[in-house]
Amino acid sequence: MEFVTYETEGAVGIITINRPKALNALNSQVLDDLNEAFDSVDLGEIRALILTGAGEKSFVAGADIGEMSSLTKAEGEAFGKKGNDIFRKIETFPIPVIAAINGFALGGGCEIAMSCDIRLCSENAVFGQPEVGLGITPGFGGTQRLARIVGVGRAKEMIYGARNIKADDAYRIGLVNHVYPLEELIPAAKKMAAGIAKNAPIAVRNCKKAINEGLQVDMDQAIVIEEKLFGDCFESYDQKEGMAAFLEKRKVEAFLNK
Ligand code: DAK
Repeated sequence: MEFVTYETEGAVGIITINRPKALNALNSQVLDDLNEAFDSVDLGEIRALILTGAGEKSFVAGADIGEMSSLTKAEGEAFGKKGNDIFRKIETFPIPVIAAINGFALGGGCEIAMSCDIRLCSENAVFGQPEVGLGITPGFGGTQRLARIVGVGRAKEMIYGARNIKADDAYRIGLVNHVYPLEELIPAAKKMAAGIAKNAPIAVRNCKKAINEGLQVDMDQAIVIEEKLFGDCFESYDQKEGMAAFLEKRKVEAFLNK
């Protein structure tokens, strides 16, 4: 992979977009590399992922404007599909993905962060959807995910005005869960990921599915989705071990993802 690195620490995987000269902007190669990185995650071993950007200035400064500027309609559609496919892969990935946002998260950068389950950022982070200033709409789900995360009014204000916001405002409106000094961001993300990785993997996976899929339908259907995923945990080794540990007043020995 030319622009993406993947490393693991115990049950936590760290995917880093590594194109700092262009502030980690997403060109076709970065999108292909991201796809390959997610495909290479060993779901038998890894229980939570962190997605971050290389350097101290930028998470992802958007889709690559240079590459996009000369696209034909057909090429634009293909580029959009490539991006949307990988963003949906992240959103529906069977284990939680934490975005550790270390600077600019603009356009496609804000959108890829919103495809992750949880967003943590550094104090120098800047968020925005500047697309209307470039003559386009957000194309990697920004009009949809931002409104769902921060509410319609705030999303419209940011998108129509191409208005960037800083970390403290992103925290205030619920776009990020926590803000850290830059040097504390990755340690905090690792700590959160390790905390998730300790829990029963099938249950965590089913929670992600229940929350994501339940949000797309009405409450009657959503509750049925939850019921099925709840039921799916039973008869698993991890359900038996988790409940036995409680009843026997001991710690869980290990969740085995089965
Ligand atoms: N694309 C390409 N290169 C970029 C870039 C980007 N988005 N952002 C930064 N760079 C490059 C700069 O060109 C510069 O390269 P050199 O000139 O050194 O070769 C290098 O990174 C450093 O950037 P600056 O010199 O500009 O650094 P500053 O600190 O002065 O400014 C900045 C940082 C983040 C404020 C500034 O670089 C900036 O405004 N960047 C653009 C941010 C932006 O507008 N991003 C949104 C892009 S639009 C679609 C799907 C998705 C999308 C569209 C369509 N379809 C469905 C088809 C998504 C669109 C977007 O994301």
